[in-house]
Amino acid sequence: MKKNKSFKVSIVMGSQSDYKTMQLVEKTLKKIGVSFETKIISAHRTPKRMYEFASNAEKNNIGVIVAGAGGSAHLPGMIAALTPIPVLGVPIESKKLKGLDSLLSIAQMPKGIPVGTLAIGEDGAINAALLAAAIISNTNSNIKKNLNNLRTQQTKAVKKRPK
Ligand code: RP5
Repeated sequence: MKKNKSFKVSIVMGSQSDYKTMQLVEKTLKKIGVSFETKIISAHRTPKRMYEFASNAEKNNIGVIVAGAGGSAHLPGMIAALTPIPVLGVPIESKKLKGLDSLLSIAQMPKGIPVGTLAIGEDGAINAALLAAAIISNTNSNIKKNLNNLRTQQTKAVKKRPK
């Protein structure tokens, strides 16, 4: 693969209501200098939009897709079924089951079509961005440097003793 090729990350979510969580993906990618786009795509409410997006993702220079969904969260798996691009799923914290439904829907993909599953909610959104950046950094040395700097800062910020 070519070094320093500028793949972008595509952030998608099932509903406007997911944006409160998914904006943390944007915020984290911005810190690392990764290019991204953000869209609302619902597997059940906008299936045609989902099909168009996923089937054209490769030719649109997308390197990783981060998909957030809540409840019966089939969006990441459906997208993964339509594209060979790696898909990372963020289980959104649902009202009734606190996101356990979302987590199990995303994590329990039957063999053959994988979705990388992160933690429920905000931690998952931030980690999805960090993991997406790590994947992009395999072909982009600037991103690798930025990601390493962020980790070094994080390590330095941990105090030796509690106050
Ligand atoms: C899913 O249904 C979305 O990902 C969202 O988490 C959940 C609830 O959607 P709204 O009813 O808030 O639009 O498709």
